Amino acid sequence: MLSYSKVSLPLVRKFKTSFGTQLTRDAIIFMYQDGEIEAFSEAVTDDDPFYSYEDNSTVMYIVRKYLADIFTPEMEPEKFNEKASKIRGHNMAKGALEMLLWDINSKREGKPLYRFIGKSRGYAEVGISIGMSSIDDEIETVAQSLKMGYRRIKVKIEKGFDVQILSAIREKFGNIPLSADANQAYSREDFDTLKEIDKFNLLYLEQPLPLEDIRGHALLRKKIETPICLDESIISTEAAVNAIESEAVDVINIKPGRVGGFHNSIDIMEKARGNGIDVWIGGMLETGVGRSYNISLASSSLVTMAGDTSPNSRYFNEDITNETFTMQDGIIKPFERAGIGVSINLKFLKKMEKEGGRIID
Ligand code: OSB
Ligand code: MG
Repeated sequence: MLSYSKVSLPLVRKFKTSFGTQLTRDAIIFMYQDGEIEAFSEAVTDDDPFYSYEDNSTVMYIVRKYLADIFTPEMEPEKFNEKASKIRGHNMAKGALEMLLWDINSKREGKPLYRFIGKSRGYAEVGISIGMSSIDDEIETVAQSLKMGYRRIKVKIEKGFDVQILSAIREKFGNIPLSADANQAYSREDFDTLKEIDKFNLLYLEQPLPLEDIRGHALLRKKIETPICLDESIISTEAAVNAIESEAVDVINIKPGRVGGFHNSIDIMEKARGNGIDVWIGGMLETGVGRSYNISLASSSLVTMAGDTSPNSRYFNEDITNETFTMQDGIIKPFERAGIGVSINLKFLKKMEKEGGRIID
């Protein structure tokens, strides 16, 4: 049986980006159960279409109307992708079910997901993504994060809150591994402001321009020294190839739930590495379910930079999974149990559930 549960988990602290402030993680969890196997996945969408056009409602619409008919628990992820390809876009909806197949398939083989994927280092390098707040607050968070062992600090920026926060961090902490994520807050009119960011020697500037503006990123890349990282723009394999061939990108942030799942992620990672482009695995404030997928993929030897996947406790006091990740010396290891290696705390899930039910018998 394929079913879903829509949960709303309060965040430990609010998460502010240029596109809005999140107080809760509103996640759709997909569950597959037969006699032997129990598998789980998570759509990376939120209730609002602010990060991308997809949101939790469009995911449920596409799953119910189209993907439920295509999905069978026996199929290989590639077969699912082939059948789902007639539906345009909606890679977050497709990704949720594609990833579920990776959990099912690795559980059938009795292998942890990261071993099932192959070419793994066995651990993920971890960076932190810090939401916008006051400069004093952020300085305090950076100090704590460095103490905790995070290997890279990423701060969210927007117009009017960029040079200020980056200067303050550089002044206080010197040349720590630092990056900035604009979540599409700038336009081609802002190239002079963005040029100022060069003096901070960032690892990369993430998604400065609207996601459709690949050409704009290519133009900006010629104007500034700071490497350009794309997140929202990389919605598919085709989008990744377009960005690479347009010379619009130095670094790619892969979120498997955004590109239609693991098969596409690995494909993009291989294409990126073949063109000398750095790769890291991002996050969308996932619960323990999505977090486990991210950590498994982030342990791939195709990954060249620290990712965004923190231990669960950074975001949640209580998570829907019984197992949670811990970080040591800035690394997190995937679980050794079969598949994604997490089980669901059903009592807590039901407590946090907004709606749920079966999709296919
Ligand atoms: O741009 O990477 C992003 C969270 C929600 C939506 C977009 C983004 C993010 C993050 C959080 O940066 C990363 C994480 O999960 O820790
Ligand atoms: Mg981002």
